[in-house]
Amino acid sequence: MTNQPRSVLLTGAAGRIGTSLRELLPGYGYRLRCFDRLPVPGDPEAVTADLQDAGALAAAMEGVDAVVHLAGIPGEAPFADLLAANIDGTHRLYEAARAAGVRRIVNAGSNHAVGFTERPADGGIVPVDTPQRPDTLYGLSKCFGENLASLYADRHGIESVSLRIGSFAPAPRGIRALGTWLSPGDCARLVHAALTGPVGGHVVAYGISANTRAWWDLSTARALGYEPQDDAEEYAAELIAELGELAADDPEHRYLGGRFTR
Ligand code: 15L
Repeated sequence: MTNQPRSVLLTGAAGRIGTSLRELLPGYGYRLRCFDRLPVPGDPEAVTADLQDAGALAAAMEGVDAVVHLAGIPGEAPFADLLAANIDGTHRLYEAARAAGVRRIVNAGSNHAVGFTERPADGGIVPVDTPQRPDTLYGLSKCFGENLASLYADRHGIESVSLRIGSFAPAPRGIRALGTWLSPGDCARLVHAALTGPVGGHVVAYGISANTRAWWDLSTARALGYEPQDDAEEYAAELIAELGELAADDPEHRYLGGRFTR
């Protein structure tokens, strides 16, 4: 592939997904520049700074071809904290990318941007154009990220993929995750596809593995070139024996956002 970005800024590099991508993305040929509020273990060249540090962010952005933006608070929190980290922080990230001439951003969103959407009664797949319906202030901050990405695509021509990530973990950790799991290997495949696939604006894609009980339509992710290889079904018998199936009216089963709607 000739148009693959080589040098990629990875924000939130010390976090759960960041740690996994630091291990796996170099195998796809990327050179990573890591950025995090916390020191990144084993990477003395990582930038330890907050997104509010405009100088550090501008310097980190210099010479990179693309950004994978994972930094932020990954769950419900006081609004002031989400405002600073997820809303203002993502705006600062996009502004710095625009100023540096970066053309592609992979924006880590979340299924909680649509978390109050009820699942179809027949348990079928939810389409990719599900309108935003946040389940928390956290989900609302992820809606902002999607809309910001859309604005910067239309106004500034920055291509973005907003990933509505499901449940990232080495293995599914509950019954809901049989539908929402994203394995580390598939996460790296998805981010690689989002960095290289045809975008031409702003694309929203769900981020899950090839789960037999998948909750979301992966068509936009597949159009980017994503070919998931893992399936939570492998863990189903054991999880169901241990935890039992979810009742139809259990929020974990009924709403896309599961317990975040409680
Ligand atoms: C998320 O957005 C969270 O960051 C993660 O901790 C999980 O709760 C995940 O969603 C999920 O929905 O399983």
